[in-house]
Amino acid sequence: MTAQRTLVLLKPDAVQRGLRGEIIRRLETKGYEILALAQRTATSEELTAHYAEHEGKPFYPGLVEYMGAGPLVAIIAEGESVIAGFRSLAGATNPTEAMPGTIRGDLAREWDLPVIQNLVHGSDSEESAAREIGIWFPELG
Ligand code: DAT
Ligand code: MG
Repeated sequence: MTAQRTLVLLKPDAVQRGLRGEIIRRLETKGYEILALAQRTATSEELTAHYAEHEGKPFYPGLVEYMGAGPLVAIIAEGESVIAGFRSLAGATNPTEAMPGTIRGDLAREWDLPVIQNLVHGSDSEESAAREIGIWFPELG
């Protein structure tokens, strides 16, 4: 095994609720290293590229609107098996189903909205990680 890199996003609901520190604490105390970190409001080009796999799904317009509604924090994290490891820390996509102990299970809940707001994104494969790092950190991709 070799060290991997993953692209993490602290979504606008995480920033708005003041949960950056709590989420980054979990990432760092797990032992992953933060290689890059930037807060900004995403452009529609970044979001269209990032969520290309979901285009056409019923929740897609709400997803792009939510992700562009305020600043987010993009992070490159590095460590052994960090891609699967961060997704374990994040928990299941739906916060109601996410296990207690996970970021989404402990800190997120469902709201009556067309899109699930679940605080964080983590790349789901090495290919996705390379692609997503190129979107959010083109100077490092
Ligand atoms: P994940 O973020 O766990 O990788 P995903 O890539 O399938 O999940 O979906 C991207 C985001 O879109 C997800 O974090 C929340 C939202 N979403 C996914 N499925 C949804 C659904 N059925 N209804 C509403 N929002 C959804
Ligand atoms: Mg995904």
